Amino acid sequence: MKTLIIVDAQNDFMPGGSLPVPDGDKIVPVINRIQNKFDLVVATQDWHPQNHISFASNHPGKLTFDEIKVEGKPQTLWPDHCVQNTDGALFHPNLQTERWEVIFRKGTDPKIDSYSAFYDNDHLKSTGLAGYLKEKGASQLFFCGLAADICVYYSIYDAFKEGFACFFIEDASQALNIDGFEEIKKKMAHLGIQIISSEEI
Ligand code: VGL
Ligand code: ZN
Repeated sequence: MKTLIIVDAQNDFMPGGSLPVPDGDKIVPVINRIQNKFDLVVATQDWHPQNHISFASNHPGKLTFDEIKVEGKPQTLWPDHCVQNTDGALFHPNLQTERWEVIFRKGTDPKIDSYSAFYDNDHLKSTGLAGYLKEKGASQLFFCGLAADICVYYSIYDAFKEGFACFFIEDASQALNIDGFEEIKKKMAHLGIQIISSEEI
């Protein structure tokens, strides 16, 4: 069963948002075009409280994109983004949502960040997505959305570890750091994650 997982296609990750991914909005028409090719469509939504640990604004004296340690673990400090009930947390207005069966929210715990759609960054708390997909009979997972090098990558990695066959739809995703993404693509290919274009679905 073919399942599409649309990761964090939210206003704050689009050009003009607080944590913009270059050309992030280019993926919207691509995602709209492919949704009908899937048996199941699921979306994720970064959904932070204002006091979230990942916001530089909650660490006086620190700057956005600083790397700090929180309880001994590395944490990148981001601009405030995807704050619950703000416009920045909403999905891109042109995104078609009719086929979405469920939206999994993540990053809701003020004390832990969660890049993956499956687990928080410490792998302590599951979102329930893996169980949901298994119960639905999903076997092949196709990933798209933002940012390719962060939440999409961490999600694919966890899905792969959970035993799903994983595909990354390259033209339906954009990276925050384009230079570093080449290395990440190599890692994905090495694991056995298939990198495809939307035409190949
Ligand atoms: C993301 C940084 C912080 C993402 C979420 O969706 O890729 N990146 N929160
Ligand atoms: Zn976030």
